[in-house]
Amino acid sequence: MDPLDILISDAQRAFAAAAQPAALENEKARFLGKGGSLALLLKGLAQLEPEQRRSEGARINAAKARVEELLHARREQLAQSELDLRLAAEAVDVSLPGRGRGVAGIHPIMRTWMRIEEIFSSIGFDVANGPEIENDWYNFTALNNPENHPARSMQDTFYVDARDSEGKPLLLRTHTSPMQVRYARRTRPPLRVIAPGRTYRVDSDATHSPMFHQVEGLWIDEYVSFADLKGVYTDFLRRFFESEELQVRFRPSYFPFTEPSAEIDMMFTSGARKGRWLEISGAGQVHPSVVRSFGLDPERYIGFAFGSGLERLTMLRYGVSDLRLFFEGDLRFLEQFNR
Ligand code: 2NL
Repeated sequence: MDPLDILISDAQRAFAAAAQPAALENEKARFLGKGGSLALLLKGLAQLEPEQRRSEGARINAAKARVEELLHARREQLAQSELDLRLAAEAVDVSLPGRGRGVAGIHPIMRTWMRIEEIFSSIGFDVANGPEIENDWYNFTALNNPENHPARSMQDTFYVDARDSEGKPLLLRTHTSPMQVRYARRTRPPLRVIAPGRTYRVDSDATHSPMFHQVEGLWIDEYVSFADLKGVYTDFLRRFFESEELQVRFRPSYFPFTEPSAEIDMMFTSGARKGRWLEISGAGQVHPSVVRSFGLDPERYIGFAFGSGLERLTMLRYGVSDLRLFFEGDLRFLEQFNR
């Protein structure tokens, strides 16, 4: 066999065996490089007679052209298979179902909040809104808290490192009462308002969260009695728990902003939870000094107020045993309220 044909088929085999572009370039050097086999053959022409040199030179150059052709073909092939691999790796399966977008749900505390607004709106109460950062006058002084009451201390209340435009200390409201004070000072009686919202106290354990929710209610007019309070609150509880089989009682208590003050207890009179009194709210007749902070004459105006925790109401309604579940954001818990 002609040595040039052998060289060509050697090159073809070597190029085919090179699986990577770098390996192929090494093989190229062996055949087409400066010290490669074709270069050596061309150098050898010098020894030949001119006649022979011409014809032999033409044959070597034809072989060289063939080897180059084989090299280019193999380069193309390698580039193509590299591209094929990449396309396969980066392929997007457009037929796969999408990951979907989770459907948002309503937090159980917010469900309670919304239900309470609905119930009280239906009997003519307004819903008040106001700031979560308050000054100490609206949060404490207007509500008849003495200057050195422990509730005002750094141990019990989150203070903000700033004062308001009048130089009063700022704090995270410890109840939603300040919203009712704001409402009362800009509304003419009769006042019927609830104030649901987030409140803050320095307190954190199994039954207390530093942020919690409260709804307060206020009814002020020329004649409003404890009987009205009991009627309104009992009606609220029966609608909230969707049960007429529910009793309410008042126990004497103390709050600085009401006099007299009461704890409100409720008891289911049927069903699995019947027969046990449950503390559900604080309440009382609005203290005359608080009526005065409303800008009203306590000799003329009187009324009641109550304050209930939304966490407590929600736990009782849904049978939730641990307050912390509301604040952990665990979907296994939250999803149960959105099915
Ligand atoms: C509690 C006690 C209570 C009030 C809140 C109130 C608001 C105004 C005036 C007078 Cl503007 N009182 N709110 C009254 C009695 C009790 O809450 O421990 N709640 C969980």
